[in-house]
Amino acid sequence: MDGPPGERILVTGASGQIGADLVCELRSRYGRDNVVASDIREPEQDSPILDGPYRPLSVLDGDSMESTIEEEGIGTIYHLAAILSATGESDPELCHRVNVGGTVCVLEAARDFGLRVYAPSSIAVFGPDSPRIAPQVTPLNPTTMYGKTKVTGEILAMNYWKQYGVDVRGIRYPGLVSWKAPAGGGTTDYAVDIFRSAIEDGHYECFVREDTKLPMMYMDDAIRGTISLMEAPIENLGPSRAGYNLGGMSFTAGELADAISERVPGFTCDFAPDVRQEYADSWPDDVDDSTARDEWGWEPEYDLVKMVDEMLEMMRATQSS
Ligand code: NAD
Ligand code: AKB
Repeated sequence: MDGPPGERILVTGASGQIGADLVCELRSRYGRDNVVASDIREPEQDSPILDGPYRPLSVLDGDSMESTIEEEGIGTIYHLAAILSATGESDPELCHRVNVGGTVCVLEAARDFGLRVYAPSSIAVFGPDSPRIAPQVTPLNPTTMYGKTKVTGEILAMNYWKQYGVDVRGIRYPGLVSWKAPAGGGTTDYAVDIFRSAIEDGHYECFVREDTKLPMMYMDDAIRGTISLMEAPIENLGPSRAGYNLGGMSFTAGELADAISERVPGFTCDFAPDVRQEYADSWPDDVDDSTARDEWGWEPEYDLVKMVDEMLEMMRATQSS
């Protein structure tokens, strides 16, 4: 093999929640023209990912994936394309096809072209039998289709690493909270939606119970963690390389609503659990991230107070601009 066709970066599923932040950060670090955003879905007209190269691309289309890699001179793929938990439970077949099929397509291309890959996992790999503070290594028995596809993604990544030497890395992201793009059909979306509703309507109807506690993370920490992992020396990474637990913060939906009402006068929140409660109940309250801390120096910077202050400030600023 002659080595990868180039050193540029391809981001799949870039029109989504993480893509909006990750593409901007990768471009500011490695150069605007060196990061090619892609998605099956046309980005919004004001999407920050259109401030540089963009190609429509389905991760299920192996031929287009190959031609994109060759024509764009790609050396690394950040593979974000996926169907998240709530959408995935309403269409499990689509969830399996995109999450498992898309990951195989990316890993096959990586194997053929000698690419590096970032393929995120999720706290959804854990099931109801997991300890409430999920250890790095524990039986993974998720009850959602989404969680099962994420376990399969970690297994596939380890197989491609061990059998073919493909340098694949991943993080089990907690629920991510951000303001640049809306959340995309997950269970933890309430922790994003609540901010917009608070500012626009002064009220939010939350689809999980007040005492629902989940691991969460502000997007800035997630992006910093992602790039730190991708820049970590390969010899530092052990057998958790395809799915590191990463802690940020952990709070109940009620605690989040209280923190917002302390800062948004008159804000009220009702709790009306729907089917997503079941998915949330199957996930842990928190994660033990000591392996990521030990192997590549992970440390979060945001707690609940710092995140709520910044979310409100950024959402108000984008609203008035
Ligand atoms: P998102 O739903 O916001 O974005 C996913 C994108 O994938 C969408 O823009 C969608 O159009 C695209 N997509 C769907 N099918 C596709 C296909 N066939 N080809 C190309 N693109 C396709 O999701 P996100 O929040 O940005 O998540 C990105 C990754 O991070 C996913 O693997 C997800 O499981 C993982 N993750 C996210 C969170 C979170 O809270 N956001 C938490 C844990 C893990
Ligand atoms: C979801 O809720 O589906 C995602 C996740 C935790 O993977 N945000």
